[in-house]
Amino acid sequence: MLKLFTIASAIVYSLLFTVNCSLLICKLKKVDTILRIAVQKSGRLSEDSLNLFKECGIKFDNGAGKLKATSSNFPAEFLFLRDDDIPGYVEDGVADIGIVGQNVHVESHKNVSEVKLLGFSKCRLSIAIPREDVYGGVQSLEGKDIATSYPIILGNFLKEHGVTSHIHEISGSVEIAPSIGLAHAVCDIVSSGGTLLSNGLKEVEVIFRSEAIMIGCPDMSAEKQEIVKQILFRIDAVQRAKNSKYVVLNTKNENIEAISKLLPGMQSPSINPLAQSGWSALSSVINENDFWQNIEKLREAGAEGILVMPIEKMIY
Ligand code: PRT
Ligand code: ZN
Repeated sequence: MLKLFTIASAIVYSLLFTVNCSLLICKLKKVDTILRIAVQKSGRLSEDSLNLFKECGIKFDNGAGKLKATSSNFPAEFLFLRDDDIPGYVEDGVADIGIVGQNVHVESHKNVSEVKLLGFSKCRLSIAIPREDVYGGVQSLEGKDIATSYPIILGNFLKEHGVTSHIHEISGSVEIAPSIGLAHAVCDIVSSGGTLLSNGLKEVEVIFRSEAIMIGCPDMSAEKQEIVKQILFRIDAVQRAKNSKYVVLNTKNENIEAISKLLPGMQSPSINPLAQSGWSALSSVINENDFWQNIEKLREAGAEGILVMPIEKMIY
């Protein structure tokens, strides 16, 4: 009887232990959900990518030589990688999101989702030929040799135009190809155009425009998607603020109506009376692009002592 009782209690205890463990594991899993973010280790995308997360209030230590860093105040871990490897890691789910140029994303042809365009590292992918050559349009590339690190994007462009060229895939120093007799033309990334110029080439066809893009793993867990949502919310607030300025100005009360029309702020401008009778201070948010245009109109309408201040975050 005693033996039976002992066996029964052992079963009950082991069941309870198993249930408790599963609950604990579930709890830990929830707490442990960490988003893995792949950014370029060092290169043209690195600084802006890291700043983007830092401006969003996500703290992490990216000291020299580090390949991984965990945020101290946000459920995220950063992986510092070569940009070309990022789409593959995101497709495989080793990283949940990553930042690359659209050129690398499209060329890599990986199954990832496009989460958000980020507006930095803008450049174009262009075809260039020796400066002394005459360009007769896309059709004149028929049968020609073109050197590039972007065979897929170039191939698509040529196909769209019904042109068959010989694409020579090379991984770097593309601009040198015509001068060493490897190709008649090149297809490479252009930013200022200085590199083409210094290699005796001229840009004849822009085939693709690129900027940094956040890509994501197509099958992310609901918890991870929630963390991505939080990041996107913060990025929106930072980007909105970057495009806007906070303006404060003084004016005679009779000018308030005219000036208010020139300050299409978040809602209507705030108006505060000044110590000097008949005068008020107006404050509002103004779009950076409209700023210089409107500033002249504001002065003409009687605005004085105009202060323009940067905004850190803007949340609607
Ligand atoms: O080491 P890793 O593989 O991570 O980096 P990477 O050397 O492959 O890339 P990196 O850091 O040079 O560029 C990263 C991304 O920045 C690119 O994929 C583009 O999306 C973007 N970007 C923006 C540029 C440029 N501008 C750019 N100017 N990428 C390359 N260039 C090069 C171009 O290849 C050419 O040699 O700069 C030269 C042309 O510049 P200009 O100003 O003379 O026209
Ligand atoms: Zn690269």
